[in-house]
Amino acid sequence: MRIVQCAFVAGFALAGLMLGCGKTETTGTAVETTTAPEKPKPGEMKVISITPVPAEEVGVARYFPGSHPESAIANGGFEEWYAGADFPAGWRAMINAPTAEHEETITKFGKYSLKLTGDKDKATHIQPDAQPDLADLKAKNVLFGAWVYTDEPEKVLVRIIDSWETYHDVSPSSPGQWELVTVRAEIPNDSTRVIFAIGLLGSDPPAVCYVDGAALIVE
Ligand SMILES: [Ca+2]
Repeated sequence: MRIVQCAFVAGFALAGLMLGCGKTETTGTAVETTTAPEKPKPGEMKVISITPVPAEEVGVARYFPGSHPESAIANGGFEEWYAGADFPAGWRAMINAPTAEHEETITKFGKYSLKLTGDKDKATHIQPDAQPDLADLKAKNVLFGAWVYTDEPEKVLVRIIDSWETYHDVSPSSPGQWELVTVRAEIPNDSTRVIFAIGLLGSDPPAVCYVDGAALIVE
C-alpha cells in the first residue's frame, strides 16, 4: 500500500511541468509523512485515512454494500449499463479511458460488476459522471472507495485529486480477492476542484480489475 503525492504548481500544470514531487508512505490507516509538515497551500486537501482491509476496523464497510442510500454518486453497484455501449451508467472516462465491460461472474453485489482493462502505455481512469457541487463539499470530510478484485493490486488506484492536482491514492493490498479500498479526506474551504477516480496504471500486458460497490459519502 502506498500513497504518492505529486504537487503541481497550478500555473504550469497545463504545460505538464512538474515542479515538485514528494512521496508519502503509509503503514496503516494513518498517513505518515517523512518530511516536516509544511504550511498547507490554499486548496490543499488533507488525507485523514486510507483503508485497504480491514475496513471494518475503521467502521466504513457499512457504506459499501453495493448501493448505499447516502452515497452521492449513482450506480456504484454497476447494475445499470448504457444501452448499446458497454459502459456503466453514471460513469465516464477521465482523459484516457480503460476498456469497461459488464462482468457477471466475478461480482461482489448484485448481478454485475465493472470489469476494467487498462492500457499498455498510459494510465486510464473512470470517474462518476455527476458528483455534489464543490460548495457542498467544502469544509466536509469525504469518503470515496469501492470493492476491488484484481491479480495486480499495485496497478489499481482509488484516488481523490485536489486543487493542486495532488493525487491521494490507495491501492488494494491482496491479489485475487475482493478488497474494500477507500480514501477519506478533508476538503478545505478554499478548494477549487475535487475529482474522484478509479484508475489503472499503464502496463504491458494491460492490467485488469473488477469493481463493485463504489460509493462517495459526504460526512
Ligand atoms: Ca454489482
